[in-house]
Amino acid sequence: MALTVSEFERAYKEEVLQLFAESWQTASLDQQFAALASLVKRYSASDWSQTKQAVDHNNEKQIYYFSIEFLPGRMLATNLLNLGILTTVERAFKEMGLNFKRVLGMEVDPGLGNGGLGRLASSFLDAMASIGINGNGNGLRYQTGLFKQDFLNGYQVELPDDWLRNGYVWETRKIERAVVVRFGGEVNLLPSADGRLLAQYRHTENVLAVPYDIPQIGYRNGHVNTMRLWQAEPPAMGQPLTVAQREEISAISQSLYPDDSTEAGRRLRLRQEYFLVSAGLQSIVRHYRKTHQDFTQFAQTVAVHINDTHPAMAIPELMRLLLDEVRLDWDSAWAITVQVMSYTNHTLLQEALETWSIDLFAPLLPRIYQIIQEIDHRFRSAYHDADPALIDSIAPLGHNMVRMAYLAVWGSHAVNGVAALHTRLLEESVLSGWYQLVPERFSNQTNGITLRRWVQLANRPLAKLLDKTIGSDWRRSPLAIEALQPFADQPKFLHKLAAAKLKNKRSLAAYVKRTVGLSIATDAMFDVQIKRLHAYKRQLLHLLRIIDQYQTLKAGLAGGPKYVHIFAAKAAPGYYYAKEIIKAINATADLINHDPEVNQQLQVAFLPNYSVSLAERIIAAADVSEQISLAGKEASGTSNMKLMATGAVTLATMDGANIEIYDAVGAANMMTFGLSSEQVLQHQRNFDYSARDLFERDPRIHRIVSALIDGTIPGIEVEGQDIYQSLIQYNDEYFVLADLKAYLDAGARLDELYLRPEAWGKMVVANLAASGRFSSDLTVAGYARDIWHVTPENQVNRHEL
Ligand code: GPQ
Repeated sequence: MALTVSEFERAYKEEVLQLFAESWQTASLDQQFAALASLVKRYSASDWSQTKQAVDHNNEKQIYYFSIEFLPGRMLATNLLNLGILTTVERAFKEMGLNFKRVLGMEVDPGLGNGGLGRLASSFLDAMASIGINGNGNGLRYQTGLFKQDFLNGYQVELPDDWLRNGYVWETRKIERAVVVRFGGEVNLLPSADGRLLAQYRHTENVLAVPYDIPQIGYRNGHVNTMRLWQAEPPAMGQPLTVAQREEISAISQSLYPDDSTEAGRRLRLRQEYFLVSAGLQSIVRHYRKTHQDFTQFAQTVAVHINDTHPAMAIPELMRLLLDEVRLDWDSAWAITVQVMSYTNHTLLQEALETWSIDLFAPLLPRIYQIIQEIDHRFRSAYHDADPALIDSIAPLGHNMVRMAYLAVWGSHAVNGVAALHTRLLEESVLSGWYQLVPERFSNQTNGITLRRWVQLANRPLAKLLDKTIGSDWRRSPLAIEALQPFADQPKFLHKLAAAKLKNKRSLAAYVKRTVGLSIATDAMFDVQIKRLHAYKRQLLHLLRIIDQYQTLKAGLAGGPKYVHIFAAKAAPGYYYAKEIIKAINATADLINHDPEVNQQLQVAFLPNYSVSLAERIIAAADVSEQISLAGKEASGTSNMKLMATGAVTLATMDGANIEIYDAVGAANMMTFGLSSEQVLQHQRNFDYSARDLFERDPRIHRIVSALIDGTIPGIEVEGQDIYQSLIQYNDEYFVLADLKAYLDAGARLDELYLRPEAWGKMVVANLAASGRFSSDLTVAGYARDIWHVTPENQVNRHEL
């Protein structure tokens, strides 16, 4: 949009006055933020309304991205950037003598997600708007997010994440669009006048689903989509409810991932999942009916994407609506459903494939269960001449369970994995039966990231340097950054690149000092591992390398570059082993950071409360990106992409999207090591891996691992023992020791390169130049082409920019 500095200043001052009856000079930082955000929301309002109108008017296809998690991060800077007024507003704030950065810092991170899955969902919403696809998010408005992490004596402490306490400026409550979602009760199928059965419900628990809409502003294209979040409330009318009944209802949108170790917790999760899909689909169907007489156009105008299995009940729920409310026959309803639905799988971990016991499921969702039974029955009859053992092993119902992934594949026209290796392994193992049956449904769509957020906003020094060096095309066309490659040989440019990195390191160092009181050396190599804490991601392997470095220094054998190891990671509250690793890392950090014999050379910082905002601070400052999961376990990873795209060199196993980064940058520009997924599988099949043998035969490994139990690291008597036993006694399920030697060698090779700034700079440039292909704009364009069958309008302007 067109806006001058003085126009903005005037509008802003007026906004502060109107909202708070305060002058702009006396407004608090919170008020400054609220006024600016509210103004931005207003600036996007007419584009938002016009985008919605155009969709209806032109009967355009809409994508609905159903996800139990979203991780949008702060939105103000993104919205300003995407509206094209970021620099104008910055200038105005400067003129007014206000601190723009601090105002941005007042925004809370919405507590709507927990990891890569949720961040990917948000990055796709940003991308859909930015390439001009009508794509909406459908999620839950959790009152409290995962948890706020703090450390007490090195242990993770979980504090409530009360992110909505002061309201959320970007949302609008749409009570007039509320729908009712029904649970429990009885369903009777009664003959009706049209000769078909009519589902009659009795004694159901009715829950009001109230939508809150949030604008998703596209990058300088006038396109504004909607992220819709549902809140569960007691219905205003009907039977009076007891306090306990009302609480049961609000619990549905109370918190993300309630503890599922109890039956009550599992039941609540199931209620959340159904609430999400039923509310979303009811509103989609209702909206469609406003402009259409019959359902012949439905699959041409609606696509529903199932982000992992949590929303897989969208399939039986759409069937229910089409059968019971629209009154289509089964075959027509099924044909429409399959055309509408598509499903992304995000994991190969068996334990993460969702199943629900029928004993829990059927009484809570009687009609949905009936429909799933019919789906299962018809699936089995459709393949009555196929191998019965195969059909039995992949049917939606089996072993007294509803198997969500199988239901999702059967009810969708398209299924995809999130990196090339992941998709191949899905086809060969987890979903191999399905791949035999319906291979044409499978495709790979490698994940992507929002480069606008990670480079343009979170790495301003680099962004500026890119503009000066290759012009600003890269801001709109991600692949344009390839033009940087020739600069790999220009020492002057490499110098500037290193200066930009140093600036980012200084900012991060100031933050570390402020938050955890540690002064980190900014002339050190920043070696970063940031992701959820999970055994398969192997933060433990990284810890063992740190112990090795410590022991080397203590033995007086210095030599390598200075190191600052940076971790950030939350462990799931019930994941005991992951919490022990956190404690072990913190205890090691404590030992090293306080030992004057080593702390000039080596430091370790574990930053609490990993979040999108914290990631923005860390990533820009990283030199090394640790992507060291056991091969075959990480579906894709996305921090690997963010880190390489802002100038870190990757130290990695051949897992997930690391392989595609390797293909993009070439062997010379990335350090890989360790077992391949095939080798891991071989060992697992042959039972020929012995961690104890390695431990006993290799003196270096013996020395490193012994540090866990011999008192070297104070304060981890219990944790050290447990971790030691997981490695030696229980034979190291994640092959940490199997990969340790290769990892140490790879690290040493990286050290040598880091000590040669020009060699290092060359690698950084190669990574930057290759990063464009990991833009989620391109990923989403792939989904649009292969799965949703829509054509991005791509920077078609509704307005003159
Ligand atoms: N992922 Cl199944 C999550 O963050 N949460 C989940 O529940 C599941 C997957 C991640 C996955 O581990 C990463 O490898 C992916 O990069 C990410 O999803 C996005 O696809």
